[in-house]
Amino acid sequence: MATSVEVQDKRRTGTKRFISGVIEGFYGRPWTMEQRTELFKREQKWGLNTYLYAPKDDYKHRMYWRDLYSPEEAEQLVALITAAKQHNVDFIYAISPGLDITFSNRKEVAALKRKLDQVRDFGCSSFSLLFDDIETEMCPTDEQAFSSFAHAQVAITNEVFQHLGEPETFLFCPTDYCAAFCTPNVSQSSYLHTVGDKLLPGIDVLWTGPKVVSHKISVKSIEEVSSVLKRAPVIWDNIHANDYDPQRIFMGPYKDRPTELIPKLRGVLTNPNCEFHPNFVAIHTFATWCKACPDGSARDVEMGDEEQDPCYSPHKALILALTDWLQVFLSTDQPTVCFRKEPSDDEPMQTDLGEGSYVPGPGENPLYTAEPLTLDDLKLLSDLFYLPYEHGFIARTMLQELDWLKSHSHAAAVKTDKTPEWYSRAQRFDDMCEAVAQMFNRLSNAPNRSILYDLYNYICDIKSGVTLAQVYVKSLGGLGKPSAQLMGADPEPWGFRGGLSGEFQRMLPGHGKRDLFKHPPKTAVYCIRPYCPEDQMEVQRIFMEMQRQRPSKADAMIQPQPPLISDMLSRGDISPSPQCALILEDEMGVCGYMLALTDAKAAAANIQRDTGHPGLEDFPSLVTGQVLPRVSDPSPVKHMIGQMLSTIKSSGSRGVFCELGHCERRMLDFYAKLGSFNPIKMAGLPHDVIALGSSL
Ligand code: GDL
Repeated sequence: MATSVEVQDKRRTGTKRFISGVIEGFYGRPWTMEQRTELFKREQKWGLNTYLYAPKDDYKHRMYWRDLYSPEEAEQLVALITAAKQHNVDFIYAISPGLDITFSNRKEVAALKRKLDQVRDFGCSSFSLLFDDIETEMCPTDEQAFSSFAHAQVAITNEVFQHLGEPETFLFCPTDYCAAFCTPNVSQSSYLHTVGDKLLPGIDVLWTGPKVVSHKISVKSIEEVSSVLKRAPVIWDNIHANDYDPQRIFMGPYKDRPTELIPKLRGVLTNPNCEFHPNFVAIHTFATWCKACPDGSARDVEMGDEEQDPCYSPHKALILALTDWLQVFLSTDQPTVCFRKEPSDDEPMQTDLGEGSYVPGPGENPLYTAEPLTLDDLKLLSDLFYLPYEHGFIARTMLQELDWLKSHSHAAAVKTDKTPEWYSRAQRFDDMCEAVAQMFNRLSNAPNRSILYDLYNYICDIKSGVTLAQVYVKSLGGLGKPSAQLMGADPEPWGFRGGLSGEFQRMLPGHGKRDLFKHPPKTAVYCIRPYCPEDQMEVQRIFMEMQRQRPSKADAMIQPQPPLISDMLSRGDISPSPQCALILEDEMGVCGYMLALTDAKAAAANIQRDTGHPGLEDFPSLVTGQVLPRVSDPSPVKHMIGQMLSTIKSSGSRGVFCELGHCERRMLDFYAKLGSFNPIKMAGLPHDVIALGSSL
């Protein structure tokens, strides 16, 4: 099957050039006319030949598709179409009537033709009908007129195509535009089969790959869909699209599409980030990919890993793009502003400033000079905002390091053989965080303000996120006070990120799943957060439940036992020290807690314990905690204890102890696993309770 399609394709694509370029097909604010003109210039320079006009939220492209353009709008579109021609870019005008069109109504068909005729009169000769992201049900009138939705769409598309004189380029976007949307699958989709059988052969079909945002697009998957569509598709590539998540932007290289695909496709159009300027990398690397196999000659290389692609290296393409982009960053887009130059020996300071500019006198503050942005800054930027299914190398390293530092935080609190490694890795992590802050500073001083403004929210967000992590690691190492932002009961708004959407996400079970950060699969997701007064009831409930599980002690009934400081803390009879109360939550709610006193002497005196006992001298702090039996994973408990020990250590304490009943096997086990707690002597304990101590 695939072979006959290939033969057919070669016949067709032999005369037609490979379509390559950009779709403005995202939701949100459309690009400006100036940006589009700049795009055409870049496309021409980089060897791309097509621009598909399809801004989802442009009124007259979709919602008010029937409305003709006003004279002012017409003037702008004419200018745009002319600019595209001047740069040898094929301007394809797309319209999306699918929200409310009645296919069987002749007036509707006439309205569509009228609109496209108007655009043809503007000088446009390539067109596209889009039926993506619409209801798949037909209205009752259309149900009577057509045997299926596909038949309705194909009928109107064929008619419009012929009405426009069978343009050389005419694209159709199906409603089932990716494999994930096909029922039951691509090869058995009756929708796609109808499109393949009935759509006129001169019309090309858009396809986003296995998914809306396809991680990889394989040759096999394209052969499969081509055989159903009876033509090679034009890929609508959403790999750099970011309209679905306001916190993401993608500046990694075009990748995971083997260049072996090129001869099997009619073309590829990329639908990138909503922000125009940050698309430099997306489009530049995509253009490099398109050039990888210009003659379309097939190679007999088996490709599994795209990094092995002999014709295209995403890494090299990225460096090429970033090197060119750096020049754009460093060139000013503010014609009226003079930029300060670095003072040099043979040039008096600030000679480029206009008359009357302030020149500092001796002993006064020198004028602020911005450090120039570097290629390394841009590499870091790209790594932090890489691709939807992959973080860049530095971002991955930072996540891995933070994860390691967190899970080994007890090595920072108490001396173990891992302690030197912990501190050296914490320093490296700190350096990486510092590099992000420096990149932010240099970017925000770059002369090209338009690029900066497009990036600003994203770089601000990542800088804040990284700074929080940096402060957290410092506090784990006792190198700074536990951050008020992280632990305080009343954090600033930036200490609690993500707004309402963030709150919803944190409440969902899948939130802790980090699909980009390769990690051994976890069976449950836990959250450790600071204790707040409303947690008291839950803490007591867990304490009581765990008490009940202790075997009843007959002798305790006969002989009253001395009280435990730990029990008093858990019951709420005494309050933990500031920053010394943590809550553990899982999907079902609160499932554990950890409380501490940085100085337990006052509490010990209250219950008439010997406060001069050497045990209390060497181990003045106390920690206590419980977790419900459903928490089978020891790591969250380990994290809580590690975090608590760091806080206690930074209070200046020399040691910490805990009081545990012989029967509390699980908690004994948790402490034993840390390796730093050993049995110690402590005055005034019941005979079935032991104390474990750890020096800090
Ligand atoms: C889509 C939309 C597109 C949007 C993209 C990414 C197609 C065919 N349509 O489904 O407009 O930008 O997802 O969110 O991709």
